[in-house]
Amino acid sequence: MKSILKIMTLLFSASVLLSSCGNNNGKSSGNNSALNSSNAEKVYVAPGEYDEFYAFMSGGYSGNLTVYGLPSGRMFKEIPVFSQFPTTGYGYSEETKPMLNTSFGMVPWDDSHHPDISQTNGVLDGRWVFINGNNTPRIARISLKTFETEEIIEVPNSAGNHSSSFITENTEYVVAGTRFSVPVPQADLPINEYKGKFKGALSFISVDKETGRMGIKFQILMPGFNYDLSHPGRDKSHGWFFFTTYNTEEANSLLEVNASQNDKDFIAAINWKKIEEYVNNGGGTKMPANYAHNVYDEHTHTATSTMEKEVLTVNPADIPGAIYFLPTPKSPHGCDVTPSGEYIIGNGKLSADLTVHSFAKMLDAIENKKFDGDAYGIPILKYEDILAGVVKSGGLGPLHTEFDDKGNAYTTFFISSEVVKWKIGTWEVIDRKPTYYSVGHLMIPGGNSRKPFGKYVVAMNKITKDRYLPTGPELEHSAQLYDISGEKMELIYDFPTHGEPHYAAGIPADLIKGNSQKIYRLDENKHPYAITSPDQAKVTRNGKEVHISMAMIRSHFTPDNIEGVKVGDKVYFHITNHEQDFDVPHGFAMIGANNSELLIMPGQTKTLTWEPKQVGVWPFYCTDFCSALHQEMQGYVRVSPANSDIELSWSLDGE
Ligand SMILES: [Cu+2]
Repeated sequence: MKSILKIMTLLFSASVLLSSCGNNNGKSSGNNSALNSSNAEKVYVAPGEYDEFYAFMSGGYSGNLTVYGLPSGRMFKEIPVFSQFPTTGYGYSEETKPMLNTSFGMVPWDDSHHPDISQTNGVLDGRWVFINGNNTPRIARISLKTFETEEIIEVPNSAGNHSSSFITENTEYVVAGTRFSVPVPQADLPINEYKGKFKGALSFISVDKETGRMGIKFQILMPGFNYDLSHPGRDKSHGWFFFTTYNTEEANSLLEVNASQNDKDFIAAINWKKIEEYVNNGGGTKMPANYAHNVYDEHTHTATSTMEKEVLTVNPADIPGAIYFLPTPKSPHGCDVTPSGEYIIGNGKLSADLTVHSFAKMLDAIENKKFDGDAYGIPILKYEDILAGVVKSGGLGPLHTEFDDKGNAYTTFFISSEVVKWKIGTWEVIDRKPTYYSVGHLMIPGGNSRKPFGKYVVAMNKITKDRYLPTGPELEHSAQLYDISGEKMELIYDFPTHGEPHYAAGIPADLIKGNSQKIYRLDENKHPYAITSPDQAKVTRNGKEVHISMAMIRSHFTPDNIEGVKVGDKVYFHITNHEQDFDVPHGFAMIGANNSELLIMPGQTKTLTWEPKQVGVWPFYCTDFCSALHQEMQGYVRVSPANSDIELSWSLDGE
């Protein structure tokens, strides 16, 4: 135990040392920190021109997803997913509050980790991007037409939804693997009875081919290890999914020591096609559950939240031949599959080398029943029988691997802060370049598909100090862009990123930009409180509820002066933006509303709730500069005492 602690301390000091040799005086020197003029040209996107790629970066502790252009590194948008977002009112407006509903009630934040873009035949199709909420297990689907979150499904029996949200090559499934094993079903158990009693749920969430609608098809209740990362098989290994595990010791305290005892942990290889067949033939056990399924309807501009009450679980012991364990050097983190589907790379994060397993050898070992015991009835294959090769890299702390279009792989090393390029098949290291500092994930556009696009690698760094002008103790994280079109990698750009990007997904802009929606058609607006012309504006009272159907267009609200509202009322502003012109949202803010303001897109309806607490005449106004007369876009609500008998009245245009 002591020696492991010593190693951990050494590794930590090594990382600190490596982290402090940077550019402290603000001047650049040396090959890797200098931006020479030809590098500047490589990332320069002239005014009015477009970037070549979209990059979708997880927001980590921001709970959201950010959209960048490559190679410019310009941030285009933050898409709210699991967190309330004041900029648009997501999670504050009545229509979007249901998106954040869970079995625990509203959880207005999460920790978003790994985005993945939908695929058809193993090639990115640009329809949706999926991302996981790690804290309160959820998977979200975001439309790449509207760049809005369309659906969030909570994942029961899970905790720390980390080995997610990766998709199979026809987007048949998005997986949600639990990092923490827990009692299933949850129970009041002594924690030291962990071993054997806790389970790790790996959930396979089906995705409807046309609509994208998600549903949990089945959950595999695996032994109580930690399931860290995962990737789907593809091409020849399509039909399989691979998950790294740690804590195969099933320890329940001081895991940094106690989960490092075994020389090898496992990659779990799961034949999901076989399990799907089993389930389609009536296999599995339905178990009571309680989880939220939230869907946003783009025609009513409104989300609904439904509580699902059942989940189909599968016990691995009931499907012999569906799951195997591949021994991998201890505590592997990333689990990455080459574009051909033949190799599965496990990165033992305390190791210096990378372990590459062969899918063909794995099948062969299974066929010949060359097992080395089992864990909870799941056969363990022999390390030597499945090993394709080892990348002797000499780096420290390998984490993640992505692939280019020329048969090369790129692996990040967290402790020695570098990206290492190596050749698939010969396992030789071709190049290595430092990152500044402590790199986690990396991304090559299409790198998690049969068809990577190559050209760039983006390194996502955990520590940013010395790279930009300081902004107090908190610095945004840092991404670094490398040109990988030549034999050697070239660092060509640094840019800050928002939150803590874990994984990212990149796609050629041409696959998305033509489908991008510009407005919501007013004549398709099915929101129950939408009005399609200002003369339909009205105010109605139902007991203490006051509903205002309001229109907004440059540069006024209809109605604009409302009287007859009383202290103690609950006022709903249902506001429809009547613009039918790209990029003309209007905003709405009401003084004293205990909620956010709203930003309403052309043709959309959103609702803000306001509970007036004080008598007086209170203004509201448009928050988004929309025309030369934007400042005039305003109105008043007169609030009378609770016992007042003033009737509702309001002014329409010109009255
Ligand atoms: Cu306006």
